[in-house]
Amino acid sequence: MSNVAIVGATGAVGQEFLKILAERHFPVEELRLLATKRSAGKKVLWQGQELEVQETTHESFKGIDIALFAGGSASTEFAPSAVKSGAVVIDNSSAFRLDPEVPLVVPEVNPEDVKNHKGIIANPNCSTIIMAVAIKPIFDLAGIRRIVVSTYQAVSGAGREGIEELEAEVKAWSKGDEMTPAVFPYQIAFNLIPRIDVFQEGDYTKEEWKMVKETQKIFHAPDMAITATTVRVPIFRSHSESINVETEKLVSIAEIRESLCKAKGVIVDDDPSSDRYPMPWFSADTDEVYVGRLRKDFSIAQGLNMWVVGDQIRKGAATNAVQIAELLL
Ligand code: 11C
Repeated sequence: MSNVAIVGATGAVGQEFLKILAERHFPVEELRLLATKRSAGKKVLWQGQELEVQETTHESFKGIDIALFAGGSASTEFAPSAVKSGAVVIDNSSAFRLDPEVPLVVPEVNPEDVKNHKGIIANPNCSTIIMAVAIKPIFDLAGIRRIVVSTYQAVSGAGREGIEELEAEVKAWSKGDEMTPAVFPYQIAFNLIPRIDVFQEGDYTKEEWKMVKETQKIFHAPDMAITATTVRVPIFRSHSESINVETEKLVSIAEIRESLCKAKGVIVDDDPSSDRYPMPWFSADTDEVYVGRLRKDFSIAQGLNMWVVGDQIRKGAATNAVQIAELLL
């Protein structure tokens, strides 16, 4: 049995941690809920117990074995104190992901990296995790030379506030009221915003660079060529990705389909004859990564296209982190 702390327990990912620890029967002795001062004192019901949220401090981690950090600035501020107290930190922020001393883990791809940790294990970005699970069987079967990915990311990627902003805008629109975007740079209701996070080198966004650099690190494949365009869409939950892959070896679509069908964590939902393909509405609140629209890319010798959908709060964040914790047990 482990003593587990959740840092950021009242946010969208923090709340999902609570749900997933219970669902997966994670052997919890004590569950300590930590958050900012603003949320301290809130009561949360978990497995029949009423737990009180406490303010995170440098002393919060005494006796804790595993600290699940939901993301944000708390990670840089408190993860080192948690490690000093003897906890293993599983961190969902981007703070440590590219640190060579910190393993970046998707259990379906590189579970063995967990054992190299020095106190912190990083959980990748949600759109990175979803892509990594879907390309892993192709990587193993045929190698990957290049990926071109475009994402369609749900508002909950920006947390609870993202959901609230879309809801408020839809209500405002239905009443003919003005919309006042605060979380997103423009109105997201009935719109698409081709910019997630800040602009960085080469006019790519930070989200786009995460997909490139994190994927290369997870696969130990620094030469895998990846280019990404990340887009926010007015969907509450589940990210979708159009992924074009150029393989190293020539393999048929039938072989790729077979490898995807056998892969852990993947559901192939692909039948044009009966109008079957993955959609975010149906994948929300599940842990699998769904693959459909699998087809040859006729414009190159060794290419394929696929449409990939996954719940980014579950597999893209909380479930992946709890799976990492399970690897530690
Ligand atoms: C989004 N992918 O959808 C982002 C949120 O690095 O874990 C996740 C940010 C991260 O807005």
